[in-house]
Amino acid sequence: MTNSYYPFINTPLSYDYSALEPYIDTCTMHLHHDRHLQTYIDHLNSALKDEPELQTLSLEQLLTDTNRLPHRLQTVIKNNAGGVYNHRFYFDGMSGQLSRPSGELSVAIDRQFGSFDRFIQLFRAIALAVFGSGYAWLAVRDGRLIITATANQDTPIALGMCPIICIDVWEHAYYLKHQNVRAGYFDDWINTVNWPMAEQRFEECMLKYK
Ligand code: MN3
Repeated sequence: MTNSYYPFINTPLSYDYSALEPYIDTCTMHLHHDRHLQTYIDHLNSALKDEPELQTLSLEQLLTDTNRLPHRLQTVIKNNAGGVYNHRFYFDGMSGQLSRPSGELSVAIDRQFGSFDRFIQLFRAIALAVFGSGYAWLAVRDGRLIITATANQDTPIALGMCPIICIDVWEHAYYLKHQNVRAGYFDDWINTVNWPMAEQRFEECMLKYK
């Protein structure tokens, strides 16, 4: 189900709340999707409620065509459209099926980072180093894979990058199961990455450079 325009709805997960057990617990998935993401959706809808011109913009346009937004709404839209975009991207990028990178993405990871294991090490270090709340990303910038981090609900698309995978490192993503131990969360989360989805996203990102 896609829902790119106002009114935004909380599209269901493409898997069961318990599908990511034992890595991501069912209770966290309920709270994270049904409460945290819902709050961003509600706040975004409320910011757009009386703005018919903005209601014609897609979620991605709200984040990237920011000069079309009135100044008074720029922050609230950046934070809440960002919260919707980032959470949907995070949830869609996980799966209960264990997988590994393959195809062109696997080749690009080896070329850029040396090996898959080295990539995981680097990605882990960036995710653990995020100060406060934010996300770590594998993304394409200028036709190359990069690992980067964003603060709060900033999005890579607003920074000119094309995202492949992300880990939400806000504490609400892991506190119930891992308390304050972000490293334990990362080591669980890496088992949930939907690599076939990542590969599809990578191919779409690279089309922009062909
Ligand atoms: Mn979150």
